[in-house]
Amino acid sequence: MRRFFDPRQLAHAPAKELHNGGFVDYAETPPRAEAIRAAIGATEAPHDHGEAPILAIHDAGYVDFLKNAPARWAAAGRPGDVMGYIWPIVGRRPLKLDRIDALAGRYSLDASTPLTADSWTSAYWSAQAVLSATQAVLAGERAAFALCRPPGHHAGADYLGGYCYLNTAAIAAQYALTSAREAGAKRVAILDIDYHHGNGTQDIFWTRGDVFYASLHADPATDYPFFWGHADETGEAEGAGTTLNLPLPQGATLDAFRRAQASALAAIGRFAPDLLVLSFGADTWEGDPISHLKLTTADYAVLARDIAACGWPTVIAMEGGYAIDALGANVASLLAGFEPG
Ligand code: OKP
Ligand code: ZN
Repeated sequence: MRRFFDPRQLAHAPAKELHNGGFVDYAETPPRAEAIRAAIGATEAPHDHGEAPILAIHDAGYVDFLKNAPARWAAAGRPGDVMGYIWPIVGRRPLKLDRIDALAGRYSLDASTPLTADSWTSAYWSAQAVLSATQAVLAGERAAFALCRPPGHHAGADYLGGYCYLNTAAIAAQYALTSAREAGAKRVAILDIDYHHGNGTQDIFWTRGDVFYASLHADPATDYPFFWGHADETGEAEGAGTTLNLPLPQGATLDAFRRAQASALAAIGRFAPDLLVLSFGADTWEGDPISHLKLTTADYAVLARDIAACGWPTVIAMEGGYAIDALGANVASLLAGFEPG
């Protein structure tokens, strides 16, 4: 399987995140990507597709914020990384604000996602990695892997959050749909099996009938991102019925996870996609330091074989997974399940 990664994705390295009322070491670190790379062998450098496929998903004002906020934050005398501390909440009226403190709230979902001077560069190349994997699949590869880091599924069209800046799965799905190639997909499904609900991906495609979003995740009644991912969220307007949320209780093992994945695959089958984007997080692993599901390393190959058996050309985008010592083996297990035989 072709694998895409760019070393510029390692530059982004926030120092601390806010957690349980204090600052702790940031969990989404460069060694995560290095561990995956060491376990899966040589990766290809992504082709540079430019900003257009990013701007097909993300708001131009938000992209400008990602690029320029760190310098403005420093110029305003603020210490450390850019981090919002006041949020407009849903429905507050649009205002043309210029103060960096206001913008940090306007363009963010939470206070666990610091923006550094390197964040844009790393997020940009993370997006290029998934675009290159998508291009490979559109050109006939059965599956391709993008070692996306930073991850993407919590980022919306105009907000960062949950360690995510650019929504790589959404960028891949939209690129497949609008690709000029003959192989351009007409319908794309996204299956998200990260531990956390992909609120950003859901939000981006909430009213879209041409993109199906299915997610398995820890019940948001107990886990981040709390406000999204409940079973009664199914989409609206053209997108009514094209969102499927399957929350799982903490402590669930392969049995429950595999059964939920089977119902997601059945629903995706009824939608009949031309292409699948798999948002893959290994934070469902039993020893993950911030999560509470109980999958084993071998389980990822089982889940992958079930997905591969459906026969859809598949772009795999890396999302979470924070047990660095096991992360490489967990990703390698998933990729092995996609290999024939
Ligand atoms: C990203 B991905 C405070 C708790 C918030 C955010 C979790 C983001 C997970 N640090 N944690 O889905 O793996
Ligand atoms: Zn996660």
